[in-house]
Amino acid sequence: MLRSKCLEAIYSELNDKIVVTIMGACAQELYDLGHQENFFYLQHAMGLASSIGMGIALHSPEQKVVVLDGDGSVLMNLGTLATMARYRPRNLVHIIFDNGSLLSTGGFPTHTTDGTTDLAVIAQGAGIPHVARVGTPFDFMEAVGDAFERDDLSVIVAKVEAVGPDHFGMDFQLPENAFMFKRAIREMKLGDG
Ligand SMILES: Cc1ncc(C[n+]2csc(CCOP(=O)(O)OP(=O)(O)O)c2C)c(N)n1
Repeated sequence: MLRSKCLEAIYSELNDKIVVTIMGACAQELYDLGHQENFFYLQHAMGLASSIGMGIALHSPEQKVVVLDGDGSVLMNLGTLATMARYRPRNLVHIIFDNGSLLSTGGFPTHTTDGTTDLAVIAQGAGIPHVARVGTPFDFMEAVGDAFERDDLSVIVAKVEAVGPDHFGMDFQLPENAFMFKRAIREMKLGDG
């Protein structure tokens, strides 16, 4: 399964949601589908996409927040799963694309590469109420559909190939993205209320 295809499949569902991605390949693949002001591509702070997503989710309980993460990033901040479970933002969906690789920085192996570490089991052990591990596009779409539908915290570990884009580049830098994103959240809140 390819992450780019997974993103393509859910892209039309993201218009009305707040989306935070990790940096690098995942961010580029989402950006290439078409930037929206409700997308934030976290740079530099590897591992913290879910922490930022959780903060936004707790602050904006009426909005669905989607975090697009990677195995290497989650492994740098494993405590995030326990923190998410404890505060349990019911509007947060955390999708971990597990390609067993630090793909964006050269493809070095991670602890999940040969199956040593199982992030879905860790998420369950951390107390996440709904955890799915998927490896086919059909199962991915079903798990995402359920997670978007339910009013509870969900983690989806999607096993994908270690394949990324053949180019990198966006039309703006992090500060501009951050200001646009903040305004988009405010406008979504106003539109809601
Ligand atoms: C603290 C920190 N260490 C290292 C990096 C460099 N870095 C940026 S992306 C990345 C790999 C991310 O791996 P993963 O989350 O598995 O996503 P993938 O690139 O495989 O899509 C690394 C090591 C960083 N940005 N911050």
